[in-house]
Amino acid sequence: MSRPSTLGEFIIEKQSEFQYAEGELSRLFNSIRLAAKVVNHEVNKAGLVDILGNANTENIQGEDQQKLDIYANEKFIQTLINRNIVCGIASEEEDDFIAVNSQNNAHSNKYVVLMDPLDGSSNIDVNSSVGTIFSIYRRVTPVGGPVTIDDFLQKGRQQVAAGYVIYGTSTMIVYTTGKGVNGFTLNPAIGTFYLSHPQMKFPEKGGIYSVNEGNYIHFPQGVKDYIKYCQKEEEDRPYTSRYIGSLVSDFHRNLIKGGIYLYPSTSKNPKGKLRLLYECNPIAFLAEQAGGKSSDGFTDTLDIQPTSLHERVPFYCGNTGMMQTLEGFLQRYG
Ligand code: AHM
Ligand code: MG
Repeated sequence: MSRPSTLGEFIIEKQSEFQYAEGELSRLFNSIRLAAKVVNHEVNKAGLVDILGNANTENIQGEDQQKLDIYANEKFIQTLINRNIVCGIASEEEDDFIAVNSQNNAHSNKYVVLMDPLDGSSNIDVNSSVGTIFSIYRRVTPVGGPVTIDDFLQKGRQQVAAGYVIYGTSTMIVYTTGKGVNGFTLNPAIGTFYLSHPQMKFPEKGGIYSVNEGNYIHFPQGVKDYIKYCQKEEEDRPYTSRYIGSLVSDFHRNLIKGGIYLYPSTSKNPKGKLRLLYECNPIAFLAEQAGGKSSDGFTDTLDIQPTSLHERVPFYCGNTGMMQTLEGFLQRYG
């Protein structure tokens, strides 16, 4: 058996397939790979050192930040800035986007990165999986000039690449550049990611639904009806219910086993909870590349025009067949 390729080798091998093969995107992936390893090390130590708990600050959405959120945010931003490969960065943990300093000629860089440095961080306290989500675009403003909000408010369809790091029983990087989805597993002993999941695809049929059912009473009628449909004794149903409360982990499981993830609008939060730009869009791109589908119930997530950096949207994502059934239920009520 030949030796599996490493993420580093894979990045170099694929560079020529890419339209703008100047190595910039490859360097960007290498930085994400490096930051992921550093964050992974810290996440793994979380139970050992006194790093758990609240850092006593709130982010722009008024949510408590955990210390590891801040750590991951700093590590990813530092790595991207130090290596001078992007012109701008937006993060769940930063109120505004960061225009990377032009001192070191960074404005000649073409890419912006949007990320959620540590998603599902409430899981850290209970030793469950968390993830980093990232999304990469080519800037729309001219290279050489300052980066602006327009570089970040692009439709998900314009993404050049997207992916996540899952810090689970194993740590993996799963990403796409629009030519399928590939997953790499970290061998922690030597700090190398190996291609373990080439060309990932949702199975033909899914049998898992993932939703915070505690909010059932507040869901739109179409979602309530769909949940009842999932629970009905008929054909291949009832489906199995699985919900970790960590988007990356729930999506990763559903991608491998076949399933649907739902974070609906609720009567309290009509736009749902998840952020379009750095949570939904990257996952939507991966889903589509893996033969799945995602939407807000009506419009494909990747076709939604963003209007602000931290905006939220209802988010449904998974096996195409399951998504079509769900959308049928939602659209009955308009
Ligand atoms: P976070 O960005 O504050 O971590 O929130 C996002 C997370 C998702 O990973 C997860 O799917 C969802 O919030 C869970 O929310 P809830 O606890 O309301 O079910
Ligand atoms: Mg998040």
